[in-house]
Amino acid sequence: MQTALQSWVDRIRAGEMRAVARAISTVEDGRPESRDLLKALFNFTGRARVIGLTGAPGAGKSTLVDQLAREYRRQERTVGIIAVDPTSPYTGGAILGDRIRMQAHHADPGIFIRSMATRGNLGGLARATTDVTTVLDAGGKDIILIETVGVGQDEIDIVRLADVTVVILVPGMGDDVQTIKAGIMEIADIFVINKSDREGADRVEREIRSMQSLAIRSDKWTPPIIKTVASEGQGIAELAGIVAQYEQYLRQQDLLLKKKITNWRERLIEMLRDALLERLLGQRLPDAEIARLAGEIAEHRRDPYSLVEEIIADFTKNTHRGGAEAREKVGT
Ligand SMILES: Nc1nc2c(ncn2[C@@H]2O[C@H](COP(=O)(O)OP(=O)(O)O)[C@@H](O)[C@H]2O)c(=O)[nH]1
Ligand SMILES: [Mg+2]
Repeated sequence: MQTALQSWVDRIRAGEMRAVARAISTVEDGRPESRDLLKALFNFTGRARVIGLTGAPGAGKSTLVDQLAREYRRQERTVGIIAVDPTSPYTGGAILGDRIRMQAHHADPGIFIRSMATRGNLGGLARATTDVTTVLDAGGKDIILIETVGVGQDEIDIVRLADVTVVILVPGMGDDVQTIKAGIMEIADIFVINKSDREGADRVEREIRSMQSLAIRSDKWTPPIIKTVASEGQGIAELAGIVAQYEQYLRQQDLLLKKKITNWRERLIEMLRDALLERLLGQRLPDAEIARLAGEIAEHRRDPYSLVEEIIADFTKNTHRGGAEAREKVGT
């Protein structure tokens, strides 16, 4: 007999909008059923090409993503869009703008758009983005576009899960390339200078080039620079072409798998850390206990170093005992 989970998974795989939307809400909120769902869906992922686009607020990311989505739809590829915007002062407006753009695609079942705002916990946002990507990938989307504001480490983490990373710069925003976070510059596989209808695009291009002359990438790829006017749809087809070129380059050099291994290595460590911490705090250290211990440390009645050692020793001792049972259960 078909279980409820199986039929849900089937409907997601068939790309049924409502099933996909419900799955996304479930994993985004980290509801209890999300773990079984993700386990079932993971087997059907790995097909989608994930493209991350990052840049300052107002750089034209949403406009560019919208145009790219149209371009891919013209190529008869299905598209999932995840717009992550943790900069709270902008979130309301950005999401409203994105809503309006979304309505333009409303009639097209080949496109799925989801806006995610901050939940206070940015690490959680990176986790949620990975899981939503899993849902969209299993849901059969050929291309997944992830839009993030390139401000902090957490956004870099989000973008890092992409196969291809596009960094969007604009002329005349006081956005001197030199002052842009080095981390963001390093992760760019492709640079876009959007709003090239404005003064100063050539200057931004020169600045990127001079930075590039200093940096050597391990994959020997020199990130191309593309000028766009997203609001007019200019340079979009060219950008899609460059993305395809980079994909081909990665495939030829066997780098796609390497990139995924690097990403999963970090993600796996994060997942382990989260799961262990959740178990430790959930089973042994409720909030009140943490608060009590913190009080003791603050009053110098205990030192935190010995305390951590004690807690971990106690935790692993008990885990070992439970571990034998668990191993028996899975039959190893
Ligand atoms: N002049 C000009 N304006 C643009 C261009 N691309 C986007 N915009 C405008 O810039 C504003 C911010 O765009 P949006 O896509 O919301 O930026 P985001 O915050 O990076 O997602 C909007 O008013 C767009 O219409 C462009 O190429 N040239
Ligand atoms: Mg936006």
